[in-house]
Order: sequence, then structure tokens, then C-alpha cells
Amino acid sequence: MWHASVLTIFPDVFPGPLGASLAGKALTAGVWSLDVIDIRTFATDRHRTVDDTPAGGGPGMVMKPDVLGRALDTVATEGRPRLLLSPRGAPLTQARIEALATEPGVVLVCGRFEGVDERVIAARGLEEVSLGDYVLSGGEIAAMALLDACVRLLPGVMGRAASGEEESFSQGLLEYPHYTRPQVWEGRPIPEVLLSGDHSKIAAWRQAEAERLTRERRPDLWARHSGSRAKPARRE
Ligand code: J9Q
Repeated sequence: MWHASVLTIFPDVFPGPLGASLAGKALTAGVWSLDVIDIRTFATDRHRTVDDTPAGGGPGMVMKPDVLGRALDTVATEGRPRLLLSPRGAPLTQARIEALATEPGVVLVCGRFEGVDERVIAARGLEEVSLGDYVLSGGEIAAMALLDACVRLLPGVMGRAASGEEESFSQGLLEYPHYTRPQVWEGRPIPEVLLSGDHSKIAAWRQAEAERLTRERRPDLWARHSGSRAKPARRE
């Protein structure tokens, strides 16, 4: 079974919104399993300290390597990658999520404070992964996003509709616009082509709209998409 271990100082927030989604139903159904490890239980002092002031000075607090190291050493990793959610990591992509969903599972470390002592990252081979270039106050919400993205790809979690949708994103294009009844809403009609019943014309319209939206909103995605299918440029 696909298995996720999450190390956090806020164990009570899991599974959180995952419990209410498809991922939660799959968890109950035994498609995957989740174990949440409270990093604080590996602190040894009276106050259960998990962080300390940064060496060299400066603001904020740093997660102690000894406490996190002990917590990680209790996890039977068994071929699962150990990931640290961190804005310093390479941004997660759908391709990486697909790869993670194919592995036996993941071990996720939720960082807090200004960061994690660099030595425990090196010593336990933590790979930093990011959700994107913005700052969260901790890794928990990022971990939930990663888990949701992986679990929906596990066999039997989603129906055919979503698997088809997956293909369209893995083509590297944004989704085409969607409509449903009423046929006219606040004076806005559904595009006529979608009511035509001409399925090849509908498919062509959707493809063109997906391409237009990607070009307008995500020039980065568009460059890769159109670049990868373009004929090699003629050399002068
Ligand atoms: C743990 N900013 O930000 C973007 N992806 C992950 C993060 C993050 C953060 C702080 C702590 C993760």
C-alpha cells in the first residue's frame, strides 16, 4: 500500500482537509496509509524544545538537528524518498508528482520557523521540494497539497473523467473553458459550438482555447509546449 509518513510539530492538523476529499475516502478505503509523527515527542528536555536560535545570530528560530534526526530514525523509510517541504527546493511539477505516486510512498518533513539545521538535511539525505515562490509559515499545508496531488493518481482513487483530464495537463496546456446549464446566464450564452453536437469541431475548439489560454497566461508553459512540438528551426 502507498504509505505516507509526515513529521511535524502540529500532528493534530493531519489529515485536515485531506479527510474531507477523495483522498480521505481513499484513506478510509485503505488505498493508502498515513502516519503522523510528532517531532516534539523526540525532544528530551523538560520543555520539549524543538528549535533554537540561529548560529551567527539573526532573526527567527532553527529546528534542532538532534530532535529531528531522532524522529527520522524511527521511520522505516524502505525505498521512500525523504522530502523536506521548503521554499529552497526545486518546484514540484506534475511529472514529479506522477513519479512519487508510482513509488512506495513518501516521507515528508514539515519545516517550521526560519528553517531546519543544514546538518540534518545532509545527514539524513532530505530532498527539499517547494510548492512555489511564496512564503508559508510552515510545511504542513505544502505537505497536504503534495499528498492530495499524489493520492488522486493512485489506482482506483479517481474515475475515468479525471484520468483524461490528467492527460490534458501532462500535454502541458491549461484546461479549456467549461460551461454547464443554464444555456444563457446573466445574458452570457454558452459558446454555440458546444451545443452543435459536432464532436470533432468541439474537440478542435477546446484544443484551440487551451492553446490560447496557455499562450496568454503561461508563456513559460507555452514555450515548452510549442517548443517541444515545433519543427527544428531552419539554420541561416
Ligand atoms: C515550509 N515557505 O513554501 C513554498 N513551498 C514550500 C514552502 C515552505 C515555506 C516554509 C516552510 C515550506
